Amino acid sequence: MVVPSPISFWTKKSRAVGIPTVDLSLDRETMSESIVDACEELGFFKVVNHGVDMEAVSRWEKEGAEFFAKPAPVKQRAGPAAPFGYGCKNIGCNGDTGELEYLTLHTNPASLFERSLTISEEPENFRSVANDYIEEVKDLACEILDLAAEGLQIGDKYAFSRLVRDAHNDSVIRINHYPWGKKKGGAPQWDQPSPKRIGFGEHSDPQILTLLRSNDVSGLQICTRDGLWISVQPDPNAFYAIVGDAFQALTNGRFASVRHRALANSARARMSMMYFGAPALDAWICPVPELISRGSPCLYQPFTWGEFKSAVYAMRLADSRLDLFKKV
Ligand code: GA4
Repeated sequence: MVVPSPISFWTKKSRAVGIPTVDLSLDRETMSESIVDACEELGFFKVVNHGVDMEAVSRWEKEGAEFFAKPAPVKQRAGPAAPFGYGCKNIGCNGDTGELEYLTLHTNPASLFERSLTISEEPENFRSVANDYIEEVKDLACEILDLAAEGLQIGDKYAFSRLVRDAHNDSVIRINHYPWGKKKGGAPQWDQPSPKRIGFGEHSDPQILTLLRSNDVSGLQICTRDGLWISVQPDPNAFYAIVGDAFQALTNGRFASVRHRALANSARARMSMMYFGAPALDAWICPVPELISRGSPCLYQPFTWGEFKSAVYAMRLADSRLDLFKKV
């Protein structure tokens, strides 16, 4: 059963659309059913009582805040994000832009080591804070993936989490900063306010599962299956789970990746931190056998995560890359 959040939004069709909340302190059956319902209906849900060490979250948030408070030339030493490191306003390499600055990092220890040297004056501390955060969110992501497999009655309970737990997983962490007003110390000058300023444009996440957590500043919007954009109430104590394209393919379209965006029209700076759980580059993404039947034929050609990632980076932010791998 999906528990709607207290804030509901009435669509034009007069239907209440709430953000489903999954409480991870309940019994496994209730949790797995809630997760499947939420992933089918919206591809998005709020996670409470998640068990993540909030001290690890605060330490990671502090690293982010300290980094973004640095003068632009210092931050630029950690960039450009191609795709890892510091980025400002440019997103990807095909002309997408947004009103934000960000840090994107591969979770692999060797990559984190190299990046930390240009990001922090205390790279060892930075790495240890990042690693603690990664371990926490990876565990939460894997717990959600196991519950999803149970709810879908998949024989191999670890079919999804195994991909993310693989030693060669391609998971990524990212901190987005949507600043506001004039900043001290040479930080970027931001444009005048407008309710339509896009911080990060409409897109779906390519990976399996994203876990997002933000400070108490709003901005995130998700798109319902009816094409209605709804604002997500920020909650610094919760995580939001986002179904990615690879999860859509693994579930043969039963779960659909959710399109989302961030507006940058708040009176205060928004900072969000994401964990994008991804498989190894050579892992095959093909629908699990239990979700293929005569009534639900296989929708996608098998592809490796590496092949899909190449397609992702060759396309624009808002493109629907999974269409390239649809069976004809
Ligand atoms: C969206 C989700 C993650 O932030 C990200 C983004 C990546 C990037 O910023 O480098 C992409 C974007 C994201 C999807 C399409 C491509 C790649 C920018 C872009 C235009 C890190 C990811 O994995 O895909």
